[in-house]
Amino acid sequence: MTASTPMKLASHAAPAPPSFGVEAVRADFPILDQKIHGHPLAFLDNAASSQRPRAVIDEIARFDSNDYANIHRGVHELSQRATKAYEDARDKVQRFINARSRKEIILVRGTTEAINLVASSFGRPALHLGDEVVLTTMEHHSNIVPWQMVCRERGAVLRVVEINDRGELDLDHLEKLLGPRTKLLTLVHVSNALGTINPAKEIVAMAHARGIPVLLDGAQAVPHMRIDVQDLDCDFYAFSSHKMFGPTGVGVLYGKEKLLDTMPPYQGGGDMISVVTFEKTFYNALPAKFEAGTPNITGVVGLGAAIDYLEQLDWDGAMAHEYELLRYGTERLAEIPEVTMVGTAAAKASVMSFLIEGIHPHDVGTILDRHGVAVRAGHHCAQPVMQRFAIPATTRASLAFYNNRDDVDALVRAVRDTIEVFK
Ligand code: 7TS
Repeated sequence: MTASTPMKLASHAAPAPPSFGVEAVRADFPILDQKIHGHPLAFLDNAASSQRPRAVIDEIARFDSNDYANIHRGVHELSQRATKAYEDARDKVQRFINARSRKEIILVRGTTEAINLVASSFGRPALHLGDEVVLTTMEHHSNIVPWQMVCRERGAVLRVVEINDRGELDLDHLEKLLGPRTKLLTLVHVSNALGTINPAKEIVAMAHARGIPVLLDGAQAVPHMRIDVQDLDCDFYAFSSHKMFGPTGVGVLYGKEKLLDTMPPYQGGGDMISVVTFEKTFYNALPAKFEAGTPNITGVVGLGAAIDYLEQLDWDGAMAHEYELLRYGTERLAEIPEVTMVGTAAAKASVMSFLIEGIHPHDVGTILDRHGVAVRAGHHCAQPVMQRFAIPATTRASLAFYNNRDDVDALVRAVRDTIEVFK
């Protein structure tokens, strides 16, 4: 599957090829092998943070035990080793998303910081009184609030693309909103609350036909499909390490070099300069211009290890397996009359968001936990989605490739038990 061919949630989908050995893959993730409240753990909260394979855990320990030092400034051996490991990780990210140049890979704290960087360094200079930023109803708060802040400051306005009852974007509405005042279109690639896969490549083309740049929030896409930023042709792409089997506190902003070159730095400090005097400072070249201060060195090395892990995996097999599990889980849940799915788009990844008639999602989450089933209950930092469906919250189970049928069966059993408890 590529960025341009998202998987479709249809019942005739091919079953997982026997070549993908989920049990062997599960053995790579030590945390999965435990009991919670006397039940085998069914970890279905991957959209919040996925778990890390032993290869990542071990590489972090090895790096910290052998090579750790501050980067880019020391002449001594450890600093050179650490700098190499850090910059090697940047190269791995570049290859992983097929960016044209390593200068286009800005290492940040996460998706949130990546989007704030674009809002600050691209949005603030570009936006003037009456200008518009177009985004969608299904954005995570981190792709709403930074735009609200910069729009308020610059006298610009947000325009919001509607979604239909299945949780799919209204592309006609999107097209109507793209006008001469639009300075940026920013949207989620895969929705964290609904699981919808947006047709990102087509949308980027639609915006580019009008000369409008596009930021994609890829936080929930990167763990579930191959991302090729050149194929997508997006101008910016943001994602987080901790949702793609790496450590927290690290993320990536991809930006086209020609745009990043024209943007002012996001923060001032060490590493982002070439010469500083009290009269004038000369900024460093890309990517250092956007990486002020000592970064999360070990975290970046861990992200590199996560990419190494993903690259040795049978990715197509893993994605077919995960997709098949999503289809299976969706069908099993749909058999329960009290359950309503929220988000039934034709193209979906990972997420099963649902309501149980008469039971608050927080109570559902608590009872599921007593069965060893880890899910998330709440608005998932996407309150406009909840407003659109006129609901306060959902219970959300979200899959990764290491989940198996036992996990989904445990979820379905626990949902049925929850309904019994409340009868
Ligand atoms: N964008 C999307 C689509 C997300 O799902 C999230 C986090 C973010 C941005 C922010 O990422 P961060 O790494 O900077 O925090 N989503 C979730 C979630 O669904 N449950 O917990 C965090």
